[in-house]
Amino acid sequence: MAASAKKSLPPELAAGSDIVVQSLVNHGVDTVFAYPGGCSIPLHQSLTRFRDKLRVILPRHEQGGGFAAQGYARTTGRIGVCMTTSGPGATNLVTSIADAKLDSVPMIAITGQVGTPVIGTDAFQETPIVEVCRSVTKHHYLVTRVEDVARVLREAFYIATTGRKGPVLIDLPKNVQMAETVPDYDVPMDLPGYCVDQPRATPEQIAEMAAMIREAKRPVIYAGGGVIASEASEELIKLARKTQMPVATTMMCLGGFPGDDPLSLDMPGMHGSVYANYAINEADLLLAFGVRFDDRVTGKVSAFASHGKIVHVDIDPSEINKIKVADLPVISDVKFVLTELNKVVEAPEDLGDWHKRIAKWKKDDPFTYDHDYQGILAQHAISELSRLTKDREVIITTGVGQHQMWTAQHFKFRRPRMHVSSSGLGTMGFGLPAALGAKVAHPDKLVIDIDGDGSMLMNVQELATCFCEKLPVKVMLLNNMHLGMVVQWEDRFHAANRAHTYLGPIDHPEATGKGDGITPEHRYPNFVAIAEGFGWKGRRIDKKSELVDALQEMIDSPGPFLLDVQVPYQEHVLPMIPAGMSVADLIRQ
Ligand SMILES: Cc1ncc(C[n+]2csc(CCOP(=O)(O)OP(=O)(O)O)c2C)c(N)n1
Ligand SMILES: [Mg+2]
Repeated sequence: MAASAKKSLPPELAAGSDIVVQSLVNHGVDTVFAYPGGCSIPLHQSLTRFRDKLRVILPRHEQGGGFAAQGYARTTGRIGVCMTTSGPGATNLVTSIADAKLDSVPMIAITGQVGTPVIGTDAFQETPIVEVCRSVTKHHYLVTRVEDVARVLREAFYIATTGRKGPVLIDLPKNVQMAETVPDYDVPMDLPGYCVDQPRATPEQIAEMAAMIREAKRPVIYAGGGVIASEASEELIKLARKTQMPVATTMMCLGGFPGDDPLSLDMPGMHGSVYANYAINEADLLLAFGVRFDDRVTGKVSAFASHGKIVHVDIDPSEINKIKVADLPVISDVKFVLTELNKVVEAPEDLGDWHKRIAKWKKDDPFTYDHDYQGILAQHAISELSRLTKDREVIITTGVGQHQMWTAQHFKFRRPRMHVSSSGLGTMGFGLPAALGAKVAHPDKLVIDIDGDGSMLMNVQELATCFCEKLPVKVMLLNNMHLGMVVQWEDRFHAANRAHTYLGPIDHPEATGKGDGITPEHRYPNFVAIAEGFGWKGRRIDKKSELVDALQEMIDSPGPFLLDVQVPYQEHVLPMIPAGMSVADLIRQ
């Protein structure tokens, strides 16, 4: 027990709230993103007693706190911890819990709850948050006895960080936080039914995989978030180099294989590269490592990777054969498979023709944009930022929309955990709080949120957290004054009928799609003034000639800095395979 806690408590007894915080410290937690309220006051009081061990960041909205915890977790591989009060505090956290679930992010969410005597009476600020979150957590607890607190915390850490990682919710009634008991931090866990062993491929499965690789003429590695989660990036690089097999990395795996490696096929899927999609389509062997055949990757499932065999390795048995039937299904930790495979694998005999075909696809259809455009294109701004930061330790977060897809396409991610994005849930408002969470964990790295104007407004209050908590993150705002990604779908599939996707005042003709552009005096809101209001530095640009200078100013600025880059809304993210369609329906540049 920490010395400071010992002093303030009788030697043997501890309050539930102190047991929670001591457990966090015991598990190596150094930061908690926590917003207080009536039902979590005891927890916050306890947090103050552990000031020397635990930093508490006060977000300005609980959803921001949840995303900040994720930014911390996704960039470190360690668990992210967030805390709220009951009722509205807890429900404000739901989206970030669901987001962590879909992207398998290890997170512990602790919510205060009304006292056990009044649970179920519609007490003030009571919501049944375990019921609300049942299907969006990996596991959840409503703790009704102080004697259970230490065990529940132990189990929660174990569940969140083992197997397929994910969020665990702990709902703690106020009277349980205040009740006292003699804690046993080594109490045995009680988890019947939870598989404790990390599943591992058998030697036969490894040998079969190696044989399939040896035979392959057109192999492709399809690498996903599981590669990052199992810290298997180095092993993946080794396998690819040894066998010369090309690698497509999903959004969850950007940087898991270096984007500038000649073997990289970049990202597959709806807005993926032509060459990744063609290669997967033509592959005679698809090595799916830590992926879940998400519909944004597969499009029409029956047409996806339909010309070859599929090896699917995943730690979660429920992913195997869920979407695509695998010829060789392997329930295993991905790193274990790659390590074992590297010991025995031999390169396929001759991949010369395959590499030639891929090279031609790459040459014919690279990610590109109109380099002669007079103003600033979002793609250009991202490419320049990628170039200017290429020798820096940089972490990029994003919002959700066109800017997110262009970031995936045009920023070269070279290392795992340098790209952080809400992939499965696709939650607008993720970028800024995720960036501040990443900055807490990596004070020496350059942390930049590449955001959209719509997304930015969803958690704009976190500008205050960055300023007040001394977290100098940067925002490159790709401001098109529209919900650009929805505009793109309106243009493509709804005869360009604008349906509530313009973000300025409704009396402007652009609101109904009848305008002929947005003039500077119609720009709304004034993001630079907003940023300045929160204590940030800000700059607005719309000329191509200003871009490099402004980006450099943002990068070099010691404090938090928002760069409002005015970009056109008429631009579409291409290539595109429309939802539910196949590579045959691919729309090029
Ligand atoms: C919380 C949430 N609400 C709605 C959506 C649906 N949606 C997806 S992209 C998008 C537009 C995003 O606009 P912006 O952040 O400005 O990015 P842009 O596409 O313009 O780059 C919307 C509304 C979402 N993904 N998340
Ligand atoms: Mg926008």
